[in-house]
Amino acid sequence: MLIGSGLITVLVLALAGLAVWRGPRPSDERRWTIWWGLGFSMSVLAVLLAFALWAGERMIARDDGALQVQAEAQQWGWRFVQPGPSGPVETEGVLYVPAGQPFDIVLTSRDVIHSFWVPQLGGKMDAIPGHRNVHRLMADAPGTHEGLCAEFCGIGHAAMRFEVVVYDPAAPPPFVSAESLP
Ligand SMILES: [Cu+2]
Repeated sequence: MLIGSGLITVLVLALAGLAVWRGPRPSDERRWTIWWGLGFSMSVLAVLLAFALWAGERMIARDDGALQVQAEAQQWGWRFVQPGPSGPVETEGVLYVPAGQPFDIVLTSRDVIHSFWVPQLGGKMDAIPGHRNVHRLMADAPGTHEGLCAEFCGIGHAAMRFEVVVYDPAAPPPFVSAESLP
C-alpha cells in the first residue's frame, strides 16, 4: 500500500508540475480526460477487481479434503479439536496447523458471540452460539502466531488469546504428544 500510494503521489505531483510548466492548452483536455481520466483509472480498477476475485475465491471454504479444525469459543478461552493419527486430538488455547496448506476453522460458541482472529493469517470470523461458521486460512511458513478474540465478550475478553503453532507438514505433527481424546 505504501509503494502504491507513493507511486500515485509521484504521478499526481508530476502531472501538477507538468500543468504548471506547460500552461493552459484547451485542446489537450479531451485527450487527457479520455486516456488518463477514464482509460488509466478503468485499467487499474480492472486489475484490482481481478486480483480481489482471485484472492477472494481462495478464501472460500470448500469440500476439497483440506484439514478441518473445530474451534469452540467459551468465556474466555478457545478449544480446538482436529483429526490425529489415532483419533481426534483436543487442545486448549493452542491451535496446530501445517505450513503451506489451506485449512478450515469451523467456529462455534458455547455462550456469547466471540470472534476468531489471527492477524498474521487473515481476517476475522465470528463464533456464534448455535451457528457454524467456516473460515479458510493458510500459513506460509512454520512458526508461531498469536490469535485473539476480536469481539468484546465480557470481563475476560482481553485475555482470551491463543497460540497458533504452524508446523512443517513433512515432520510428525507436534500435537501427537499432546493429550488425545479417549
Ligand atoms: Cu472476546
